[in-house]
Amino acid sequence: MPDVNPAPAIPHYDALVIGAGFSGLYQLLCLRDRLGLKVQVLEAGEGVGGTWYWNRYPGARCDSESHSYNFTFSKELFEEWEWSERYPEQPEIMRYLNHVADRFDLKRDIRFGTRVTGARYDEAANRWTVTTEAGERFSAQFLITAVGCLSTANVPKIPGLEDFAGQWVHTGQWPHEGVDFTGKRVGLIGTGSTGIQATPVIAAAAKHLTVFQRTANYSVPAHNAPLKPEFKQWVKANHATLREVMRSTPNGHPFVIADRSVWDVSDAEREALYEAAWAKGGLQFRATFRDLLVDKAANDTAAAFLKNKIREIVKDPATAATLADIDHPYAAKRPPIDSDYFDTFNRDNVTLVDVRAAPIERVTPDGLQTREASYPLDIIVFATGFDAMTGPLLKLNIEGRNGMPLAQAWEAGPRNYLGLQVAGFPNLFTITGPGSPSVLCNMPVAIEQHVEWITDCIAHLRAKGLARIETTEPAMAGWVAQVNDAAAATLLPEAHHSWYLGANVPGKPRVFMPYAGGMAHYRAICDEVAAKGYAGFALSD
Ligand code: N01
Repeated sequence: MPDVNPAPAIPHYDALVIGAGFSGLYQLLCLRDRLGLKVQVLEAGEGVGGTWYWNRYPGARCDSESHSYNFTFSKELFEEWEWSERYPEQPEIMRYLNHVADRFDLKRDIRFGTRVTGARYDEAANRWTVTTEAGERFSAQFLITAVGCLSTANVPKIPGLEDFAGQWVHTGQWPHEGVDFTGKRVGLIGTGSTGIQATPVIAAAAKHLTVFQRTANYSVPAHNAPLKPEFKQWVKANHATLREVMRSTPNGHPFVIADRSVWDVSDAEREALYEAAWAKGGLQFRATFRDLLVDKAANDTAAAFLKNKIREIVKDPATAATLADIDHPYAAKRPPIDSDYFDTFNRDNVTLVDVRAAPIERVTPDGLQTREASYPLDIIVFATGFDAMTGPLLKLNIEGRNGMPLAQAWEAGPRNYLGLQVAGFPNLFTITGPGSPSVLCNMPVAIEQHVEWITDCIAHLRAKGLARIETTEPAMAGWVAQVNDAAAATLLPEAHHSWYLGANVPGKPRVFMPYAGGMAHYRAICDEVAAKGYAGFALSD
């Protein structure tokens, strides 16, 4: 007799993709339209955009130049889209991603408002079953995470926050209705890329802004401006060239690192080159010399130039000294670019507080208290960053073969092969996972490479009649060593408090997470692995 209350059938797909930002959108397009797979995307937000859907804080803008911050896989898409400014602002990036989703009819295969809370691999069925916050379940042969690297907000556990009488917000979970700073005393904690972008905009709106700085930071002007029609035309006419440059440079940006050492030029020539780079602005400052990130003495010359700029711009000598008291090499932490950040400290309504010298002790009902003073506040803005790279993956509660939690497999830090796969987790792919260039690269370039590699890999399996791919322990051990070696060859690990190392989250293992060997080199490694029949992976039916 049939069961009168049969368990609802779990919808089954060839592939489930978690996240509908740049990576999820392109992965859906590739698997559905190029391979003909049945694909479902699950997205926590109510729209596409990923990181950009959540990061709506004032001043949110990308630090990749707009003509490089887009997909390049479609010449038509590239040529029909027109950015308005040198650096795209968050609302314009949202318009772009919605345009992509609509142009390729992607939204019909995305379930919005669907937060994944668990994923479990069933060995016998060779299936992943994914659970959502609402208790729904989905299953698929392949599970692909497209959750981004910087999507898990890090709100420091400061005692007393629950008793704060005012409003507090984290920049990465910004209220969609916005925050009204008019007439308000605002405290902003954090001086990374986000705090540096938000400070001038909040200062212009608030009654008073107090910036709480723990680690002083370099910043180079963005010199953002509307794009000239001639430049837009040039971009449209140069799709192939730009794509080629971005795919061949170590960081996926559309500029080439100068082939000269800091020591090839005289002191005066060096200063002139730094001045020219400062006047041009943006991340290209890093490209002034080839040895800035590998030779500490070379880096010191850039650091000295940038610290001098701070002292020139900021009128109050004590404030300037605190802002210029930077303890790490230039670009060893992700280098911010800004619009009037340092100049903002010349405003009468802005105060800088050094919380390295006098740490924050607690939040009180009416503000923040450091070891030395109390600061009455109406609004606290946490620009305190993210549980980067591993955070978004671990939050999914992924369990591989025999119920092994990913959190346990990564107890001592992330271990995987090529940043793409973890042994014990068959048919799971992590787009821009730790161990891949990801955040050290212009993200759309890193994303296109990963998505295309995963697509080709699944196509290969299908063509060979194979059902499963899983990396091996030895392949992972070799790759982890390569990731460590690549980082050790640079100055990047010298920024001890960097989120690249997980140092911003108390208790997180200190492991240098992104692959620092350069995007072009990484692409060649991945291509070679594929050409050798997916060396380092076990393929089976
Ligand atoms: O975060 P961060 P972010 N008490 O981790 C401080 C990308 N992004 O959101 O260095 C006091 O860099 C912390 O101090 P310290 C980009 O890749 C891109 O700014 O840990 N302070 C630091 O100053 C970027 O790198 C764009 O000592 C505390 C700050 O908070 C990444 O996102 C724009 C604290 C956090 O800086 C993350 O940037 C924005 C505490 N308890 C972001 N805890 C563009 O494309 C943390 N801090 C332009």
